[in-house]
Amino acid sequence: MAKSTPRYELFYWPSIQGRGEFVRLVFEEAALPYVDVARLPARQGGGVGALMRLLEDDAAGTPPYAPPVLRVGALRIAQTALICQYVAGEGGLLPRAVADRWRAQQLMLTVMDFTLEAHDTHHPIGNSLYYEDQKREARRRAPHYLAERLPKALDYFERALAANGAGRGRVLLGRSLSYADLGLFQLVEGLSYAFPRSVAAVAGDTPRVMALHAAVAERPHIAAYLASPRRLPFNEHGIFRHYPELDVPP
Ligand SMILES: N[C@@H](CCC(=O)N[C@@H](CS)C(=O)NCC(=O)O)C(=O)O
Repeated sequence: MAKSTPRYELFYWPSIQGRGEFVRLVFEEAALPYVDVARLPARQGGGVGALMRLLEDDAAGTPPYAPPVLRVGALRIAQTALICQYVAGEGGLLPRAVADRWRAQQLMLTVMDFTLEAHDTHHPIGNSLYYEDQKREARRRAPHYLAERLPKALDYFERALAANGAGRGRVLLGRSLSYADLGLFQLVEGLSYAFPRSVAAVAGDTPRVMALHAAVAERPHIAAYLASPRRLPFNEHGIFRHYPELDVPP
């Protein structure tokens, strides 16, 4: 008997790409149907209310700390990198070799570390404060980030790509695209939105990273997704925000 596809429900803030976008990209590349629950109208069981109910439902077992959260039947899992790994397993986007599967999660966790650092440039003091309330500190933090951390992040992935002889530097692991490549794609997307001038200044030093980013954007499923209304535009409520005053290349 043919295996039926489970109902994959992604719970994430409805108006931003944020961390949810890393998960969406894995679903989209794998062509696995998923429900982006909070983006449905409340009358269809969606909206922020649905997300809050899920986060607060301790009766369902170990509660998730923060979105994104994936629900598949009775299974409810949080942490972006872990969800991406799970979806990749469902959709054929894990590397083939067992050792590479560990490395994929190592790389995905590193993507999420650098994502948090990018977020902290505009929120250096507190998540619950507005950017305008921490602008002075943001203007102190951003130059340090742009001089040291952003190049370090891109250099690290350049090295990781170069180290993958099997993929001739085109993908991070083995010979085929994995969810770690999609994570790196979204990191570059976000950084390029937030800091276009600074990324342009260092892009020439990381040609493999930039080539991977371009190649992922051209993959049929990803290209179709990026052109669809499912892909929310970046905005100044998400993790990657463009404030021109912070994007001053060193
Ligand atoms: N390490 C977690 C972080 C999750 C997280 O911080 N989620 C944000 C949205 S992108 C949030 O809503 N946080 C609420 C909070 O930290 O209180 C992950 O990668 O999923």
